[in-house]
Amino acid sequence: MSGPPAIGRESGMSDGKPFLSVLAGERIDPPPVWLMRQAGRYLPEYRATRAEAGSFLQLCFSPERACEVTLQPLRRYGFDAAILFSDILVVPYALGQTVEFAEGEGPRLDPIRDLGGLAILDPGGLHEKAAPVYETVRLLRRALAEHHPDTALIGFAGAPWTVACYMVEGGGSKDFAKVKTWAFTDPDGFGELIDLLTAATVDYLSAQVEAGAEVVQVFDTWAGVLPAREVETWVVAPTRRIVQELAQRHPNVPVIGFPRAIGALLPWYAAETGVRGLSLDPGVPLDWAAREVPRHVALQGNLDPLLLLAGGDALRRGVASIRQALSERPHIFNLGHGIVKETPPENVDLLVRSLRGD
Ligand code: 1CP
Repeated sequence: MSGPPAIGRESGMSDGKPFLSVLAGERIDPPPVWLMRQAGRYLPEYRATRAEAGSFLQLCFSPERACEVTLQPLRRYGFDAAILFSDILVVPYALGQTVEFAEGEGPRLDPIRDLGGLAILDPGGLHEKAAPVYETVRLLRRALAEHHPDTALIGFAGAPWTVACYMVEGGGSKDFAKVKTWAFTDPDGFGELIDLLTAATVDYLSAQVEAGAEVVQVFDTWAGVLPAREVETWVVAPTRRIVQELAQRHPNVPVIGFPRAIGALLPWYAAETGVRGLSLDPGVPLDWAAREVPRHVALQGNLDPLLLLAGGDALRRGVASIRQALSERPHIFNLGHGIVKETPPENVDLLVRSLRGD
């Protein structure tokens, strides 16, 4: 399967941004790198800006501060991509659901439990409420052009299934009993929520692209809690529609999918949805993914966040084995899930240095 040798970082980048080149199908050595949750509580400067903002949602809706926390990890580590600082639960909030982040407790929403509950949602209000997020994207694109010209800007949204999990459960969940029961017993009613979220997600991502996002990632963190035969209906079909409708409006903007923990369904998800990049969780065997995922799809991942927390030789070995396993594929180095907040910032430095060989 070996193709031409990978291109060095100094040459061959179509538009100067290694991250975009890999999504366009190039192999670059060493691979471009960014980390899920690269802005966040493991950084003291994030905690300071977060404290100034007051609540977490106020931080998400304050363009200058959200721009600042997006840039903080770039200044330390020189990542190849910046991800807009926001949250997947901004969409239910902008649709009119009550969303709060209790300090140290995670999100709390006024749950929607049935078709009647959809009446509180107002898709017409989305852009007005999400306007500060689009403004953050505009500020970021300008700041990157000035200070980090080789760094690409990623916009994002939660996938409809994962966002619906929070909207129906009213927060995080151990077993997702309420959302699964609704989906299994009343697929038509639940399908209306998924359709509404799918359309809103296309509008929301399109607006991010119009404001300057160069790539978008769709986070389906809870895809793996569904039985395999339900994955087509609630994960693949909505994501396919997002990819297709976004492509109609913005043909050249790649979509990265992150259908966490769907295991053996990954190659099929990649083929069926049309994503250009596939973000792999730590449970995915990389030799298998390198063989089985369609070749036009760039692979992103998949270091266990706990190896980043551990640091030292365990981290170095983890980085080396991922590079080795994906050396024949266009690869974006990343974690398999978000950074944990106890991670020492110097371990992130070690990761980037061991990847780049300095
Ligand atoms: O107190 C704080 O500072 C809040 C912690 C925090 C942060 C830093 C939350 C609350 N969200 C975020 C930012 C965030 N969330 C980003 C920013 C960009 C970056 O990566 O640097 C992104 C992309 C997300 C996406 C997100 N939010 C996901 C999908 C990815 C994933 O991690 O699985 C999910 C599931 C959420 C929901 C959410 N938001 C916050 C928390 C604590 C949670 C998880 C709740 C739970 O189910 O336990």
